Amino acid sequence: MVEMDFINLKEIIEKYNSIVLYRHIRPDYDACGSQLGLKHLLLENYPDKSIFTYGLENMDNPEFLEEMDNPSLDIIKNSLTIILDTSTHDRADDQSYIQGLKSLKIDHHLESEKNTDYVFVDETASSTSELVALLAIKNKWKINRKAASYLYAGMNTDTRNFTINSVNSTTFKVLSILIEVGINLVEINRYINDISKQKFEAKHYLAINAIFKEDVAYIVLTKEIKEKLGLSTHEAKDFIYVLDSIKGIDKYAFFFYEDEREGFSVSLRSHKVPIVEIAKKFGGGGHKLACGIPKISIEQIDEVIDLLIKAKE
Ligand SMILES: [Mn+2]
Repeated sequence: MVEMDFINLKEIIEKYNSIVLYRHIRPDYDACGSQLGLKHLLLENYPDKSIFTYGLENMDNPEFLEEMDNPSLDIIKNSLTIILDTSTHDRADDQSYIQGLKSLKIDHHLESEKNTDYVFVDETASSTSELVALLAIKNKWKINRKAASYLYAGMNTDTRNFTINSVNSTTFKVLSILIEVGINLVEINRYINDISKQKFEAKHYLAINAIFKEDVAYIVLTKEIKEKLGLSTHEAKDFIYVLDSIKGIDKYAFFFYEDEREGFSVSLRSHKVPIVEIAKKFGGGGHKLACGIPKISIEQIDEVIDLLIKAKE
């Protein structure tokens, strides 16, 4: 495994005529935005290269997000593969990325696995989309409107509208360059923020069923309620944001039943105090202030909440 910087990332990319771009399971706008953003950067700056996207699980936003190319294994085997926003092999949307001629990871998650030949991980970056934008800026690549739009979407959503701790002056310098390209902020914001009427109703149902304990708020989405609201696990997961702006609530959690796992998946968030150790205790992980647990039993929910309450500076 070789660690890279922005300049030798470019050198690696230039060596290959065919490149396949991957992302993580249950993709969000940072996964899709960094992937599609990089696709359009490469198409713009290296028109002779063949650039493919790979993704089996899609976000439900066909008006904004392009379809995946999903090239054949033959093509993958003759390509450089780049996996974006994905720290571990298990989190890859598809594991075929390791079959590429060489593989490269571009990511911002903590505790990256050594699963690729080349790695570029900056744990301090607020999004992978920001890293991809910086790759373009540092190498003086031309940034077109499509690339800029996707990268903006990833940056905006992964930073909760540029409100989290990892947002810094670099984030805004990148943002300023993307805006200069002439992206339509109002249009993109509507694409990424507007929810269906059904989700609007679900959001309000979940909000009135939130539970508050000291400085912690949480929602438990049981199998029955999930079915009643007509939400898939993937959709349900996004609703953690319902709890993100409540006075006096510093930490919050969302527990949602997953049929496939026969247990509850957990999303944990904190505005300030690190909570990733709590996630790790139950076999999960992620960022310091935003992490998750793949599966716990209903009985363990109270244990997680107790630990969240106890987590102090
Ligand atoms: Mn991300």
